[in-house]
Amino acid sequence: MFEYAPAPESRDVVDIRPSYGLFINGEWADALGDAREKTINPASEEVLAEFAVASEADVDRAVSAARKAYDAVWGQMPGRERAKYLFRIARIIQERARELAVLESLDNGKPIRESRDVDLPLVAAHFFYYAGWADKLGYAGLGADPRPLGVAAQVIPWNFPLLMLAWKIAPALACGNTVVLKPAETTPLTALAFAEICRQADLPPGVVNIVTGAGETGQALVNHPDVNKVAFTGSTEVGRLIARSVAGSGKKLTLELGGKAANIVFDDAALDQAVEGIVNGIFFNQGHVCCAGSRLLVQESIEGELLDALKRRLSTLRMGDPLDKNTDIGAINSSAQLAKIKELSDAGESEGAARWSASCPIPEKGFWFPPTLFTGVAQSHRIAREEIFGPVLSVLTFRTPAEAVEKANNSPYGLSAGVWTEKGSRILWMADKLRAGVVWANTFNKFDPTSPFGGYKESGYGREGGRHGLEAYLDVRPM
Ligand code: TXE
Repeated sequence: MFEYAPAPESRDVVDIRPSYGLFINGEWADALGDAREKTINPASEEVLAEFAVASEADVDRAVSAARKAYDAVWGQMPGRERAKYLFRIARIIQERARELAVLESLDNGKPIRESRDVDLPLVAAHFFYYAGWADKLGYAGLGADPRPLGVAAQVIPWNFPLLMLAWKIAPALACGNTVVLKPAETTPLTALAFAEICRQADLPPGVVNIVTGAGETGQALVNHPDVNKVAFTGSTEVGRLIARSVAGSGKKLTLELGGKAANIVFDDAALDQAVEGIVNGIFFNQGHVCCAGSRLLVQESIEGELLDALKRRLSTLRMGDPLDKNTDIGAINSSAQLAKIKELSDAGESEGAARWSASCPIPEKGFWFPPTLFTGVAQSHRIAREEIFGPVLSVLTFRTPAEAVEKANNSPYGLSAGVWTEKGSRILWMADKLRAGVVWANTFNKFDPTSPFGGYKESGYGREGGRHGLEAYLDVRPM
């Protein structure tokens, strides 16, 4: 354990209301029913706020507000005018970045260093990037005059609450669609803060609507008959349900689901750099990352050396208060997610893999799991096949590049992969053979709004980000 002086970020920069309604047609509205839920700080289990649970009738109000705004205002507005609103939103996010980062860390449990240095800059960058497209859609490769789809229903998860909102809302609005978005039930606060930002930016009422609630609210939203587009990020299980319910409805669908990425380290890799990449790959955001490098494939000849270096590095990670600027590993987002991580880790042991955890003191309150790795993992083990979505790394070995490819591709998922080698030709060969939507070389978890992101196989379909991200929100129309 490292001794260090805590450097707490101030909680006072956020103003959390005790209770939130729904954001419909540019106004805060009470839900029609009485159902309410609470969101808690996963690092302390303290209740942060109460929020409304939107019923089918509430979802209907939100969708009709979005429809009216689409027909009367947003769908008719020239792209250069829409761009002004998006630039304004991007600038407000930058101005309020500190407050939003603290709010995100409180509601999600992620370290402030990550919400401040990764999430918030990327959120603003997404709005800036798609603002730039709003008046250039004729150059998106979808014909000279592509058209928006109409009303987009968007359901997002809890691992990057505001960033997933930005990935969904920025391209949708740039293309001229209006939106009803449902944040995850454990992390609604930054989406609700975003509703205020829409008001601050004078966004026309109804262009963005936020409905809160759990799976039933999400289901009512994606099944609403007046929705033209469904965009979902979350579990493969729910993605399948949504694909089935949307099938045949004429709604356009994009799904961004789970992953089980291989981070592949060859014997000629720069080891120190690879160790940092492995740590960033799986322990960033407590491993709550769909593209996390949760399987380490290490070339057999360097396994011992790499694992020694990795364990040394993991022993220096600091787990604790997400608002402490020194914290590397924050809290697990919910007790349900913690139970899943524990269950899969126990399965790893009972199936014969060897478990090693960094010895971090575990705070008394909240949901915590120390950085953990498993060695002696076989491809058939559950911890090599199922998404754990936590700070748990499964280590496998390989001898040849062909074996590395075979093992990396032996997964129901295909979202991302990483390759560590000094040989450029090998990087190109591996990138060609790996069945993954993104292949990183000598880096991991690098995101940029200009790059399309999305997966093969059970990781979903469609791309978010970059020019390709526009395709999800436009109909082709040649002139
Ligand atoms: O996901 P859900 P959960 C994976 C990860 C995690 C597991 C379970 O492995 O351990 O999924 O997480 C809404 N119709 N990922 O249970 O349920 C829900 O309210 C419409 C990977 O949190 O998929 C929330 O807003 N919507 C993933 C969102 O779907 C429904 C990120 C995600 O919740 C719904 C999150 C329904 N029937 C979890 N049921 C990634 N790809 O990054 C739930 N929802």
